[in-house]
Parts: sequence; structure tokens; C-alpha cells
Amino acid sequence: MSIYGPYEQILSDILSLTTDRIKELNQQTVQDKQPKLYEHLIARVKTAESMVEKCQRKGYPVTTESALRRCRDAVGIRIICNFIDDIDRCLYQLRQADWCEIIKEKDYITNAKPNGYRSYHVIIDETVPYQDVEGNNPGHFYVEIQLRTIAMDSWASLEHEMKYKHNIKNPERIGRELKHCADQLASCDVQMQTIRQLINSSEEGD
Ligand code: 0O2
Repeated sequence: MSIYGPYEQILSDILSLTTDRIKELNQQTVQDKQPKLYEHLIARVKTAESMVEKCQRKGYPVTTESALRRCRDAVGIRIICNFIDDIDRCLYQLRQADWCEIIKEKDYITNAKPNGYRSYHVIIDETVPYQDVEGNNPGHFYVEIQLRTIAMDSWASLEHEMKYKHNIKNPERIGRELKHCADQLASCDVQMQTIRQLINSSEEGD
């Protein structure tokens, strides 16, 4: 049996449920004649192998309890937004939602990682109609939500791919170039936001 024990199917069900709940927030926003909250979503259950590796790296016992309670990213959803402001709008909606509580936030947008990585991470404690490891039903499960713009996401995808290429000759140079690229993309995100505001204010003036 995998590190997820009897919870393997439940984690997939939670992934679908959370995705549907976030889509519902978006649909409600659009019905209220507001711009859509995000461009698209990506959802995954962390593979059992990656979860075992993470528990070992963190010095946790390789148990289902560690995978679901000590690690809090077995279920992960990435929300890819068009504009930086949309990230704040998504966060606002998540804070209002009665099915979850945000218990941890990491703002790698205000405080980008030294390599240039930008994204806003939250861990939610989600209430779901399944029994959890402590025997509660409705149960509580953690879900990691990463919020980023299209530009931040394209950079992170490329950088992630590079990380696994170990035979690179000049990693320092590539690291510098990647950082430069991340900063330029961040500046484009700010410009795009300004363009959106200009369009909105010119429409209001019509
Ligand atoms: P995967 O498959 O993407 O999930 P913590 O759990 O809080 O103790 P952790 O896990 O290091 O600490 O959390 P953190 O810093 O919030 O970042 C975890 C996830 O963010 C990673 O998941 C990546 O998805 C993403 N991430 C963080 N830093 C970088 C980075 O420098 N480059 C890229 N491309 N992504 C990053 P996993 O578990 O690595 O993999």
C-alpha cells in the first residue's frame, strides 16, 4: 500500500471537489458582472514517491499521518491569473469561503525568492464530506494553493525543467539569466496591470 494508505481515492476526490469549489467562486464572480478571477487551474495529487521523498527529506516518519498532516501539500492546486490584481481577488474570495480557512500564507511575490521565483502560496484547511485521519467526518484536509500570473507560471515551468538538467556546463550564468528574465517578466506584469487600469478608466469615461 502507498504512503497515502486508504486515503488515495479520497485525495483524488478532494482534488475534484476543491477544483469545483474554486470554479464555482469564479462562476459566481462572472455572474456578478466582474472579470473572471483566473485564466486556468492546474490540479494534482502529489505522487506517493514524491511524498515519501519529502517525508524523508524533512525527517518525518514515512507514514500516512505524516503525508496528510505534517506535509500539507498532498493535494495541490495552481491558480493561473491574467493580472497581478486577480491574485488578490482570488485571495479575497478564498478568505470569504465557508468551506475553507487559510492557515498559512507565503508571499513570494512581494518577497521573490533569490532565484527570481514569484508566486503566492496558501495552505487551506478544507472541510470535506470524508473521514479524516483523526476520525472526524466531515473531515479536515490540507490543500496547498499556489496563485500566480501567466508570466510567473511560464518562468517557473522553465526553471523547474532546468533544475532537472544536471549536465549543464555553466549553471551560474544560467541562474543569472533566469533571474534577469524573472525580473523583466515581473516588470511586464506591472505594465499589463497598468494597461488594464487605463482601459478600465477610459471605458468608465465613455
Ligand atoms: P511540486 O510537484 O510542484 O509540488 P514547506 O512545505 O512549507 O515546509 P516547501 O514545501 O519548500 O516548504 O514549500 P514552498 O516553499 O511553499 O514551495 C513548495 C512548492 O512551490 C514547490 O513544490 C514548487 O511547486 C514551488 N516552488 C517553490 N520554489 C520554487 C522555485 O524556486 N522554482 C520553481 N519552479 N518552483 C518553486 P515541490 O514540492 O517542489 O513540487
